[in-house]
Amino acid sequence: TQGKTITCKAAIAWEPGKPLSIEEIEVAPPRAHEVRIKIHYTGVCHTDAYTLSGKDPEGAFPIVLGHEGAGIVESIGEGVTNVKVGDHVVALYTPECRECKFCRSGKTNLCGKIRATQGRGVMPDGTSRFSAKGKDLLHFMGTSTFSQYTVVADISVVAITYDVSMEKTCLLGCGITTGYGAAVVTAGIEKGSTVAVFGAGCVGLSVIQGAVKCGASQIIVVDVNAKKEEWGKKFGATHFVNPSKIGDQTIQEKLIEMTDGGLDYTFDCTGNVQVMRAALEACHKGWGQSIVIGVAAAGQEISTRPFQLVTGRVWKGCAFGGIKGRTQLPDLVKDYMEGKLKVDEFITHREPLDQINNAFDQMKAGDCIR
Ligand code: NAD
Ligand code: AHE
Ligand code: ZN
Repeated sequence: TQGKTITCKAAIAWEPGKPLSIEEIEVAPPRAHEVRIKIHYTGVCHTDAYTLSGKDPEGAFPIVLGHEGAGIVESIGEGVTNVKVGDHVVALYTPECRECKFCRSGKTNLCGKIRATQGRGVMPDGTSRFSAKGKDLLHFMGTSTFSQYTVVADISVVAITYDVSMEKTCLLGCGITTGYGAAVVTAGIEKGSTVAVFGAGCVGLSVIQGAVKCGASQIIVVDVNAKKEEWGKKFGATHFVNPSKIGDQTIQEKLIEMTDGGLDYTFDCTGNVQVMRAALEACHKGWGQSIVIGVAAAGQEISTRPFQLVTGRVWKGCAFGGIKGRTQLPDLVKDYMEGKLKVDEFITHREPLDQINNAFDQMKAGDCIR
């Protein structure tokens, strides 16, 4: 099929705030340094719902959403050397070119090579590979996994062993890697540390998993959903606090009281800017670090008294957990195969592509992890 346009089904977001529409689309062949992938499985992440809602300042329509996908390479464009036809792959919304200032810095997993075109919803040459009803559709996060076939830049894909079901590896394309990496790479939690995780969805539960691996002594889950106590403990949390059940105390006061002065590390996995503030202020004076993972809507801002930073608390954040996809994702798959990384446990719901709107409803209802 190399060189030919493929007609297949995709979930199209024609406009913000409307359900996705399952339709036939045309997927053009990959150009130089591009890869066309047959998507076998995709996760649905809150960031997809966030962009669909219209609250993403970069959100533009019509678009094919989805950024947590795994599949098989169907064809490659000229000059592609890192994957071949038939490879099992995971799409990477945080690419890794290994050449740009960011990639060479040794300080970040962010890659600058194609970020501008990715943010505008087009391929690196400024055009789209998707069309429907004669109209071009935009790409999302350089991945667009809510389609039976997608085209991505070669730096936005990593080959994975054939030995693991793509139903599992797709989840390493965002949620699990994001939380786990935030704990292990971005925070670099030391043995014996105290940790609080705000929001126990796929991302927060993955932070817990990372904190356990690092040998944290106390892992407190903070969630407004009482059912998340059991979920948190299943992943190794030691305590649970429901912030709506603590009377007159603020959540930061409660946590400071529980930990003799505050936490070594806190993580926002909610996207709520008030929660981000509480997470920072729950940190221990002199050294506590708070890592922002949640994505907040356009116009939202974070604030705190600068005194919080003057007195040694550190506020930082990360995308994709600080993990370099092409270099580090195969190791996470290996960890999974050796029983050192939980993945199966996150899968609570399954839907075929044409029921994808149900998946969005389930995600919002609160009983769904992935
Ligand atoms: P989720 O909805 O499954 O989990 C969020 C959890 O937060 C839920 O359990 C919810 O009950 C809880 N919560 C909501 N409001 C709260 C509050 N005020 N206090 C305490 N808990 C509260 O979401 P998820 O898929 O785990 O994603 C979490 C966030 O991370 C989202 O904002 C998502 O967009 C973002 N995200 C960021 C990255 C990144 O690379 N930075 C990657 C993936 C997801
Ligand atoms: N487009 C939004 C920001 C969205 C955002 O921060 N996305 C994360 C990944 S969320 C995955 O579920 C990300 O990768 N950020 C780094 C980057 O370069 O986009 C906005 O506010 O404009
Ligand atoms: Zn995501």
